[in-house]
Amino acid sequence: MTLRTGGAILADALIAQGADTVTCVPGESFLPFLDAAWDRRDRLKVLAFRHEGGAAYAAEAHGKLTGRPGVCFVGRGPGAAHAAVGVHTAFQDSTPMVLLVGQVDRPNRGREAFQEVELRQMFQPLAKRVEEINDAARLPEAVARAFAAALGGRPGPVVLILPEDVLAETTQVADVQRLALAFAHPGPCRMEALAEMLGRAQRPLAIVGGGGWSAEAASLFTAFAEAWTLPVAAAFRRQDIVCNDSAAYVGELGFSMAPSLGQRVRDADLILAVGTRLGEIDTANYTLLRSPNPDQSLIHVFPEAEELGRVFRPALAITAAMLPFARAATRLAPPAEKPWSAWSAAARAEHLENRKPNPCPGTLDMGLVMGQLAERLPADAIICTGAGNYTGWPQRFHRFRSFPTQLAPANGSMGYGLPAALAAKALHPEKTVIAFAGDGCFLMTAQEMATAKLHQLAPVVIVIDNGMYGTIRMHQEANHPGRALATDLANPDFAAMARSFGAWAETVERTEDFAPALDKALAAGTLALLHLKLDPEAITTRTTLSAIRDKATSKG
Ligand SMILES: Cc1ncc(C[n+]2csc(CCOP(=O)(O)OP(=O)(O)O)c2C)c(N)n1
Ligand SMILES: [Mg+2]
Repeated sequence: MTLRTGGAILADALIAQGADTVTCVPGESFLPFLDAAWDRRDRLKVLAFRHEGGAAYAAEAHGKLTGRPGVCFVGRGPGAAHAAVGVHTAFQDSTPMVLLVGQVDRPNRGREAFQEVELRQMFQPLAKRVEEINDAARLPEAVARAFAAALGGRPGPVVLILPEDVLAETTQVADVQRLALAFAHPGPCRMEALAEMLGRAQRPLAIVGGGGWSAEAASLFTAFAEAWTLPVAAAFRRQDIVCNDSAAYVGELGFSMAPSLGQRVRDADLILAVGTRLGEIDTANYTLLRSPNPDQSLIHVFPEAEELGRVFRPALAITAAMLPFARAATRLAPPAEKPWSAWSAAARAEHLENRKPNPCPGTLDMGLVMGQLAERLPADAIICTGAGNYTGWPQRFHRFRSFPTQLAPANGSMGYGLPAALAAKALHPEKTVIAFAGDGCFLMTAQEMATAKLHQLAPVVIVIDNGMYGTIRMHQEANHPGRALATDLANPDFAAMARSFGAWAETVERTEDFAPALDKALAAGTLALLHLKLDPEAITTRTTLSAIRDKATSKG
């Protein structure tokens, strides 16, 4: 055993747990770590961002893409405060993540030293686990524990707090090898009960969502659904679990849900919920399924027993991770007669109907734009979004065909798209990566265009500019018609701004100009940005701002 600094022990511990990338904004509190990473730069890539929010989002997206914890390092109070949004996202999205936070040195703890915050308290409700490490010799153990906690049961974020002098001190300690995690397997009796309940159903519907999926689990579950002719809806922003071309796929729940699908959920006599918590957005504020006693018979499959029965009382609860559950499900023999076949076919037909765009006001028709995009994107293109009404366009019209291809914050956090796209490009430079952003959303993390330039990452950003915080404006017109406040935006020239960061960029105002511009963007070889000017009337994929205002006015 050699004498190593805490920083070197930490870097080796991360490598031992399988990490190969750390996103960060550097802080003076973790210089010994950066110095150790310099020696290990062939095995541990350190990507500097321009804001800790961007760095944390990127680590979260890395977790979504790989199923392994994305690692982000930030310094003390200010860095931690900025990074908190990424931790919240990982928590609500059930994404494995490890946030490392520098802390003031041990002799000064408790004095409110420079940038000192009681980080354990600050992150307690945001993370699955928070641990402060006060001895360099405990680092390998703590990092192994953090990875196990981030991945185990319902995945999520873990925060490790690292006093500066712990990273500077030297000691001898052995590394801890990567742990083979034990995941919950479904019991045979529960699987038999599932088959029996499904066999008795008239109008069954599966809902898939949550974290902990893999490409294998996703395709096995799809095979099970197809064998049983079971219609499957995706939870909010979990549209890539079941291939959208599968006859089993019937659309997504959440803000861009087709009204017909909401009705199907209400009309179902059996809901098989797999991996999803059935959150507020998935259930349209707990109306599609009522809490605590849903009208439908509920089979709830979740990787952690604590969630089962917490909000909805299931008729059958199954504690299982996604892969063991999907494997077990494919072993169930489907009945010869499926009385629900017509119900499933009707749900699929409604979904296909919903994919047809309505006419869109203005010179740029986003429905047609999405069609042109579809013709040009390979099946493994990764689609990133933040939050805002503009996400309705990809959510309703993009066909997700493989897992994982959707990087989208189920916690509805703005600014996620570009940092997520950078994480995707860092992992898969050969893949097409598109980041959609609203004009509001984009400027929350637009400075990460400099990160794209620095690390030569080349996603295509599509900014959908309607000159407003459209989502909030929509709610204002629906609730307080004609009294818009704080929702107008003064925007920069987005294309000029992007060019100043070294990007290729163009503004598109007419439908017919989109396809040629996209072709140039896809061929740019650098970060590319398409600035789409959308008529503010085109407030959702289904209705106009005036229609919402008029309806509210006539009611009031
Ligand atoms: C970090 C964060 N801040 C505020 C909000 C509330 N919010 C939700 S959507 C939205 C407006 C989004 O504006 P834009 O990106 O322009 O999209 P649009 O709705 O206009 O399509 C706001 C402010 C949020 N979800 N996340
Ligand atoms: Mg907007």
